[in-house]
Amino acid sequence: MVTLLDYGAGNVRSVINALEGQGASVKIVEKNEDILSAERLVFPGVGAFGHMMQVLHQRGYIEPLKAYLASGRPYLGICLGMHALFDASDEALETRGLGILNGRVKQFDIDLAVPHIGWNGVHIKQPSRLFSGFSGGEKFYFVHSYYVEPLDEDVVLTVTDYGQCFVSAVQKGSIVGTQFHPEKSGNAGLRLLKNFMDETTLPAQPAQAFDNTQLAKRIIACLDVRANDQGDLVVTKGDQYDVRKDGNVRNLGKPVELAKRYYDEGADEITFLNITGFRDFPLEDMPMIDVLKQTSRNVFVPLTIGGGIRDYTDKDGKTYSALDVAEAYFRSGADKVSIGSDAVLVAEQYLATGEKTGKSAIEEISRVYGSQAVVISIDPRRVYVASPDDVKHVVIKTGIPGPDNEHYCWYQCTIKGGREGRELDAITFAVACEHLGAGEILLNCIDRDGTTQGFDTELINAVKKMVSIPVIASSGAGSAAHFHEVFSTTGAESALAAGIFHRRDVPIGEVKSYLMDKVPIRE
Ligand code: 1PR
Repeated sequence: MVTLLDYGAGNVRSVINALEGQGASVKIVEKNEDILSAERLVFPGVGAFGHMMQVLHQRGYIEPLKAYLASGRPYLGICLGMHALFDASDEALETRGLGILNGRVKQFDIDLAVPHIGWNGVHIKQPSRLFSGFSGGEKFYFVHSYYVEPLDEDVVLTVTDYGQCFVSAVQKGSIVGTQFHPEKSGNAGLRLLKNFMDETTLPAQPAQAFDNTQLAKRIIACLDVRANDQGDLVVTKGDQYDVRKDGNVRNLGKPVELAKRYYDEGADEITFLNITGFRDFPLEDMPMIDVLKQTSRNVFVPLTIGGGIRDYTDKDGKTYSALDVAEAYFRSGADKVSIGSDAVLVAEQYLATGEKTGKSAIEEISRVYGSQAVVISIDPRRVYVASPDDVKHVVIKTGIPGPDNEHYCWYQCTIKGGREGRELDAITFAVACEHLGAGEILLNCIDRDGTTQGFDTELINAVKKMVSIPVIASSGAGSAAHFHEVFSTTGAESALAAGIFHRRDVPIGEVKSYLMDKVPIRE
């Protein structure tokens, strides 16, 4: 029996599914006594430190948690569930942690993209049953901007390299905490959770010495989802965003089945885009919620969902905030939400006034769930100009001349699935979204979408240069070599593709084999 402390923020469904998949029966904490009587407690913190501690206080969980932690019974804190053990966090200076471990939580101040998102390794620093049977080369999924800095060296269980060496897991007696998410770390993570449940009977893994760990470049499979004309929810795929062929919506498979296939083939992450979300309100369009729930039952890598994340008033006058929509997605198994059209409107307003309202979807969702949970999906299209002075937008010099031999272009943001162009360029937009609290950019390119001509590396470089959050390169992949090209010529942290995976032109395994000795990847 595992007791799970769910304080109401983020995706606990995946943790429950992962634990149950390893044979646990999971009980969710509903009252103080559930913490006090737990045999084994898992606290999968997601979100932001200040909000988490505030909720723990409001629910009266602080003292029971401290009593449990003093009892010597097993505790696994994941991410914020580990941060909570420390005295304080730079994320919320006025808020105290539980103070079980001495030290504080600090923010990365490095020359690499922050949040640290993706698959990285760990060095095991002390004998540990949690890592029993691990070879040492495994990678785990991280997603965080803050890391713990214990004052006491003895509690350091693992360390990881990302611009600096940071503590990626702690252990003190029966209390363990991991910065990475075992429930999102594929087979390695599932094994670790199993070890947590069987710990007393396992031989301890000795401390090991390895070369520096490396953050892997992520390969992301994207599933554009919508209802076809018969009303069935299908994975579709467009050419430059046109998903119809001979008048019908292209049907490339069923979302849940395809997601499972990509997980089995080694996808590092899966993205669902509800491409008609701009007109169908997601909370009325429950099939997407079902897709997430079903997928998270047997897919243990991060899931992102986009489409329709915005404020909404239904026909009865009931209002829903973008935060409500995001919350429904997180509770159904999503780890990140991706905002498209609404983010453009938010950024336009921010750029016009220079003021943050604190109320926009980007700000609200990142405040509650953390910036790492907010991806901005950009749908730009090239607009050629004869001279950089022709427009007020950020213009780049391009090596791909336009129809009238123009050597300059800007990237026009669009909304509503490319249907409406706006007076905003992709670079200015990306920077504004970072200021507003977004944690990652999903950079599509309408001109390249579905063409198999390769990624638009000019666009990716132009955006990447201006932001310090991770960028997902998207649109145009046609071969394994295109992934190598995008990773070797741009700083993109990950690359996303759809068509080649759906049509099985180049399976994910083949992309990874090709990249194996060229760039760091998760095997
Ligand atoms: O605007 O917040 O409701 O979000 C809608 C989301 O749906 C946005 O993320 C937008 O990118 C997406 N979307 C809307 N219409 C379409 C369409 O295709 N008609 N799909 C669409 C966008 C682009 C990529 C695609 C890559 C890789 N799909 O995600 O998967 O281009 O494709 P490829 O490898 O085959 O070239 P909102």
